[in-house]
Amino acid sequence: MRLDYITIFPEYFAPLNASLVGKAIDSGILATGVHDLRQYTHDVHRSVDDTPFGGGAGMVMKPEPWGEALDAIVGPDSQSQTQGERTVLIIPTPSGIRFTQQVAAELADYDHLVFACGRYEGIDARVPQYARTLVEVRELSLGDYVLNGGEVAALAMTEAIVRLLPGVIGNPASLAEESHSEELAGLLEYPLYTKPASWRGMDVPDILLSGHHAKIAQWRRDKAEELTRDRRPDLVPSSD
Ligand code: 6GU
Repeated sequence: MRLDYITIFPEYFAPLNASLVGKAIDSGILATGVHDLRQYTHDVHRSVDDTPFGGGAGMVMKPEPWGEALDAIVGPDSQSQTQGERTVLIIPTPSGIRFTQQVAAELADYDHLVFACGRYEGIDARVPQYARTLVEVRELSLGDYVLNGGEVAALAMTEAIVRLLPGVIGNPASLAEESHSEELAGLLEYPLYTKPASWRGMDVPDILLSGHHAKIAQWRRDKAEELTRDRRPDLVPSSD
């Protein structure tokens, strides 16, 4: 998979070279490119924003640098586009569709993801409209809160997607039973324990030491349900 990021803060993407994502780059599973949006400006001030038509507070990202950046990175003559590859342009925005585990799994099937990271109050609305003439576009939100820009959201989405790629996680079975996985039927993960069996007066539940696999599985399902009812009742399948 190839990942490209368009941003006015390229330094935000230094963590790509660390941890799981960094290992995936080293092992050749991933290739990444970080592009400074200001490369695609032509004025002395390299300006990327302007005041909003219709008035209002804050600034809006101008369409022209974005148009040139998109042409260079996902346009028909782009060097980073390969014939026949599946590409999607992701625009992180608090007004997007919710980014979920399901969306992460869908995106893990693409060949090329490009993240368009906006700042200020947002990007001129003609940019996604133009981008849709070139590639599939998804405007995605992490949740109901506002970040200063798309960079941190792009990194969060990257981590969620990359860990699903074959060969990135050492033991693929560890993907199966975690929170939001299909295995747990969309429930939160049950509590986990390791040695010692007794620590600071707190004991690991006896059932987990019993070696009784069916009872352990039942206990874990019960705990996952209990935890989900408590913390995320919205995730519990309704009984009707
Ligand atoms: Cl994806 N972007 C921004 N800027 N803020 C957000 C977000 C995304 N998701 C939640 N808040």
